[in-house]
Amino acid sequence: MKLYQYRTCPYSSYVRDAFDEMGMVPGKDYELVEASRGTPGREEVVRLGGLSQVPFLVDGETRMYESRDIVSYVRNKQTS
Ligand SMILES: N[C@@H](CCC(=O)N[C@@H](CS)C(=O)NCC(=O)O)C(=O)O
Repeated sequence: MKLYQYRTCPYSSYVRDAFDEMGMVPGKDYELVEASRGTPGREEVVRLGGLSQVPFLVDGETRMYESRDIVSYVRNKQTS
């Protein structure tokens, strides 16, 4: 699972904090990808999802924008 994000984006912080609260460790349970504007990570976001927006989650075939949707998706996945 990859989370495309950047540090100063509040929506990205919201997702990272929620992942922390779920006990998920970056580099172990998911990969954090730097995706501020002009980075290769942002190019990948646009290529994979069609929009230049973060946070963006990729989990296998699942691709998702929207911080709340991302947190709900991962919460459901953890409890199922
Ligand atoms: N409703 C979205 C808002 C996401 C959003 O506005 N992200 C900003 C960065 S914090 C963004 O991608 N802006 C366009 C850009 O950085 O190029 C969410 O909750 O994830």
